[in-house]
Amino acid sequence: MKNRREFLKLTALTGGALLTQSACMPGETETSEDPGNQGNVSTAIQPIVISTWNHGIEANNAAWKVLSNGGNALDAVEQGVRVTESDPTNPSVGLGGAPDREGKVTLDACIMDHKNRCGAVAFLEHIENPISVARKVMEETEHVMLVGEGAFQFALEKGFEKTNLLTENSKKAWLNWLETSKYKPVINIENHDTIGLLAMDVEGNLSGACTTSGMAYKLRGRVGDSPIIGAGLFVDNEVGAACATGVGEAVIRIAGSAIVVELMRQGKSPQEACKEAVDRIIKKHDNVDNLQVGFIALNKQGEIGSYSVYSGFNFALKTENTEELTDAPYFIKHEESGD
Ligand code: SD4
Repeated sequence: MKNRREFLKLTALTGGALLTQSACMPGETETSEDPGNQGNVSTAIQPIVISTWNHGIEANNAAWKVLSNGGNALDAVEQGVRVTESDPTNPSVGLGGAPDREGKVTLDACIMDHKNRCGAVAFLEHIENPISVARKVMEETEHVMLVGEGAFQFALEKGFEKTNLLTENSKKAWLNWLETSKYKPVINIENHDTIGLLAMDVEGNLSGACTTSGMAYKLRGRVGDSPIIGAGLFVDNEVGAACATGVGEAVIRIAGSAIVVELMRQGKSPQEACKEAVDRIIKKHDNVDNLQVGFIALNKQGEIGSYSVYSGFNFALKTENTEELTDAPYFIKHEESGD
């Protein structure tokens, strides 16, 4: 649609206006109708990356390398979260992730692009970068999700290497847990470091990725929201994208990320949509003790939003002019949880 114009307002809803600019629809060059603006004005969509938690900073930087070179959002989200997956010090994602209660590291991941194509792996062992296996499922099979041994065999066939994901540190922590066996989820510290990353590229296309080792010391075979399209992640290129972190069971119960996107479709801002999804989780649970869930969202206008049940959830944002970590707005102050 030539000559269609809109103002892209990139607003960090928790941090004020980031930048405001006139922009065309993806790929368009337009003639300005603004009398103060003479002649043809060539404008471009500003790429943007948003991701969950502190480790999002490094992941965003890797994603930004792709976007700033004109790369697409799908490559950006994959490259971004691979950094977190390969970081042995992160106890919730990929290498070094906390094992299940039998001492086995099992990984969940999914990826979705601007054409609603998606791929996922769940209960996958011995592979450092499950997000790339998920992408292969998306691009090289007729399926959306592979799990367990089948996912592992598929990964080997595609040339991924078998890797020991249980680091000395995570093994020690697990052995300690076995001895004390007093495990319960701890808000914002344990179980809550999944990376979900959303990106918009110069074409204005959206993609997302989500990857985790899931809940520490989970029952063997347990799969959370992170690899489930519509729960841990959802992208609709007409509307926006969202992803979740926290207690996956609660996110699945409300089809969290899909709901956030649908609320944006109905006209809610990304922040309003994230808040309403959190409100719904709170309403549907009799007891939200230790039930942390956080959402982040990005719409087609480049606006972002976030919201969490408890304080302490943060997200990383990267644009051409910004690199920042922001505390998400929340429903309950953490101290009040009685922890
Ligand atoms: C899960 N949602 O497996 C994941 C855990 C998580 O931040 O998000 N941690 O339930």
